[in-house]
Amino acid sequence: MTRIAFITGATSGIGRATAIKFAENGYNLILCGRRAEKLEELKNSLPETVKTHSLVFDVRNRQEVELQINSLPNEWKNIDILVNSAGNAHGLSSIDNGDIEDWDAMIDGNVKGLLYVSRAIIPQMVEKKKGHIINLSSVAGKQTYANGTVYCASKKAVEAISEGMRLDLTQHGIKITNIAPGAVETEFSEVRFKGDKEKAQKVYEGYEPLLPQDIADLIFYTINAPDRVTIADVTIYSKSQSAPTMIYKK
Ligand code: 8X3
Repeated sequence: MTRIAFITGATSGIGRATAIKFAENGYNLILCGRRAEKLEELKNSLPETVKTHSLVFDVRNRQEVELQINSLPNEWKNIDILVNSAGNAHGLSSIDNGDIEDWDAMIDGNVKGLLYVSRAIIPQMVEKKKGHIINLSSVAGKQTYANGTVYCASKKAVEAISEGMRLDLTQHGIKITNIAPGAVETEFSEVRFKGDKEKAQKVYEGYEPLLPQDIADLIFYTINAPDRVTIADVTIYSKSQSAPTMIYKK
């Protein structure tokens, strides 16, 4: 039977690349994002044979998340794979100067949003005794860097949630994969620098950064490993990066 994947943050970056990879390989997709027109555009770019269902919501809005997931049509209720890809970095500043709205956005989206979505989907996986959840963490969740305290904290929370999910859900046959990428060329830096394209571009200059499709390929590998295998935790860097703030640039 065709497997159903639920992807948050599907409108851009890793989420979008994952949707494309899954679509090319015949998965049915529930595509979630805040921007309806971007979801529509993605949908139209996928092969016609792929069945998709779009959900427009912000993961930070608990009521919306619950309402939309709970009212999925029956044919879309059996979710096999959840990819928690929604998340962002807002700002880059020392703790004494941090913008509290940025902090709220990161904690609410990267941590609470991921929890809201997961909580709404996991019970049906428990019932079926089957499922696979992929949480997008970051190397920022492995090692804190200056000026990134709250973003790093939010990703450390994702690491803890992945570990906890694995502890609680392994008995129900559910696999948890935590993926921690280094720098990936996406809208990430543009969001972090609040639309400053030049500053964002600099992050990816002088070396070959990871591309979103590299992460999508990795995710695809993890969901197609033999049933006996759980890829629990993967850190992925570009060839030029050795630590969150160490990138060898020419
Ligand atoms: C993205 C990677 O190193 O910019 O999460 O925080 S990093």
